[in-house]
Amino acid sequence: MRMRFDILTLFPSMFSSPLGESILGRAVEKGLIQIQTINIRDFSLEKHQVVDDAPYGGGQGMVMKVEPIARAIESVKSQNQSSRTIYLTPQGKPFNQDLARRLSTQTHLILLCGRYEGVDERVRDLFVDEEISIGDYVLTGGELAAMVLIDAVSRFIPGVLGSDRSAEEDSFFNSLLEYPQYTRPFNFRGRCVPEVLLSGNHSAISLWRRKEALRRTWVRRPDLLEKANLSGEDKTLLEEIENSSDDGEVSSADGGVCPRAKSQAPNNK
Ligand code: 4FV
Repeated sequence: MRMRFDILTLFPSMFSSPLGESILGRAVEKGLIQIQTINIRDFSLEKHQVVDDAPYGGGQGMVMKVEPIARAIESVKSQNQSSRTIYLTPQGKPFNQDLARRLSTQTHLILLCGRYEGVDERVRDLFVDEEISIGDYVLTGGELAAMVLIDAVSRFIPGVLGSDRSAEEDSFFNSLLEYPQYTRPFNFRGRCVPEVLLSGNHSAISLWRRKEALRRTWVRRPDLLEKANLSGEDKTLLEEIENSSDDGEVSSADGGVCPRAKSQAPNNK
């Protein structure tokens, strides 16, 4: 087993189906990753298993109490010292592909899912190693954020994406957006697949894909271009893109509307 996720939550059942399907479900079956949910309420010693209380100093909403969380984390850490405790919160560092790759080098992650206005500050002081945010918006709970993290991190575990694939090929790998993808039919409602993709000329195909990845990144996420390690050829392609009148997404020269003559796939591919 390569990676264990222990999830501290008040709603363990939220995790059954999202993490039971498809790639992640198979990764659990193959024993590549292990996912355990721990109900924080089971660690409340108070009557009615209370886990939240009113904020000192007044104000709206409730705060998650420190004791049940402390007992829950200590029960998990007692089984495995080399764990890293992550609190999912809007106040955390932005989650991205680089952070996912770094976390995938760990063997045991404890994910703390907040609810209400969040956790008592002493949870952070005493137990949290890292705070991570999946985005600048407020969720009703940290559970969905924990699922996003588990999905993105697990993709780096060898064997999770299947033998031939590795997360290293993904977009954002070198922080460019993905190139456009096509599959059959060749002509859909008058929109044809760019010819180059049916040419069998692999260097022309990878050049086209590189150029379209650069174009899409230039149009949609120019901020990513700054930190992308661009080759000399990339810079030439980018000049062509910037100087080409056509700021369409896919260069109309190649894709888009089928030239009348070519409505059928060449040699019925
Ligand atoms: C969140 C985020 C998030 C805040 C209040 C849970 C909620 C509630 N977590 N990235 N954005 N958490 O909105 O990670 O306790």
